[in-house]
Amino acid sequence: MGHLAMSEQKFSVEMAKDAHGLDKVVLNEPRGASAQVHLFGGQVTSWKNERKEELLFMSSKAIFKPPKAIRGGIPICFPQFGSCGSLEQHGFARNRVWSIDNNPPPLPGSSVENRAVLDLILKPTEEDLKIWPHSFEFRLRVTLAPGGDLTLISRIRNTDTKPFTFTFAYHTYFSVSDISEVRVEGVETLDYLDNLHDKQRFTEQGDAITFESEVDKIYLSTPTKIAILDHEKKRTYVLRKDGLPDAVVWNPWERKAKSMTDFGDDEYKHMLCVEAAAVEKPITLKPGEEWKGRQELSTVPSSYCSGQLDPSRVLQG
Ligand code: TA6
Repeated sequence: MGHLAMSEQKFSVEMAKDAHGLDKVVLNEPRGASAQVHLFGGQVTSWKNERKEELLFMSSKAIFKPPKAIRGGIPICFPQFGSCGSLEQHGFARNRVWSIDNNPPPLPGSSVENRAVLDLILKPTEEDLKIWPHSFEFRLRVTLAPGGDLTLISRIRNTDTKPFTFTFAYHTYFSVSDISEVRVEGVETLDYLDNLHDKQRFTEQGDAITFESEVDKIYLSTPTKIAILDHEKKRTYVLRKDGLPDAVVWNPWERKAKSMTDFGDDEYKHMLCVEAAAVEKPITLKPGEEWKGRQELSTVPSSYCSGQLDPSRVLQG
């Protein structure tokens, strides 16, 4: 791309191989922002701004060897968020190789003009149907807009003859300078289920969330906008979501970081998961029905967010 003058840079969507030989797709937009998506997991594994800064966290110890999920980027948790019953933790969508969807059905409200667009599809294998006996088509559209906003739209259709129920999350790993100088706005005063206390229900206190120890909370029925403020970088991530009422906030902190082989002992200092999710109220689809869940990620200078994401005000936003 270096040989093209800025004005000549275009949108592009290119197949490539990563250093481990895994297939990935690289999306570029004219001002220099980019994203990459591994077909394994249908997982966004990089999102860079115009200055080529990596905005998503990827563990230096991530294992790029299927079926182990890649530790970082935006793993997709389907057909289950969390671990219950016979399915593995967070379901199996992130452990499967997805295919390019060359002929996606129209997606109202999602323009393909003036942006880089990738459509992927996942259908269950015979093996999958043994562990989760429901036929589905899961279409994922990843778009990179001018200036670098990143949108993921999931469409899950029940192609079976009986209803099925699922939970879902975009398990987004944000890169942060120093977790002790990060604030989350938009979930104040909300109820949450605390994974560190047997999923008991609590109510969050009234001010922005900060981090001094392990946090693993499922905030319920949150506003559509949540902000993650990185003080040192003077950068705010804004997560907008639709069809995903809940939001999971997770930092493993020191002890749990040490217990994960695909995660560096100190890496908890430089990441925060804020995950658009549907957990409290599982989604049930009748045969032929389709569910859509969307998240849009953008960055703004931090001054944008001081107090502007007050939940009472965001709902008017
Ligand atoms: O999203 C938070 C969480 O459910 C945590 O409880 C922790 O288990 C994290 O997901 C990572 O899960 P994974 O299966 O990717 O190691």
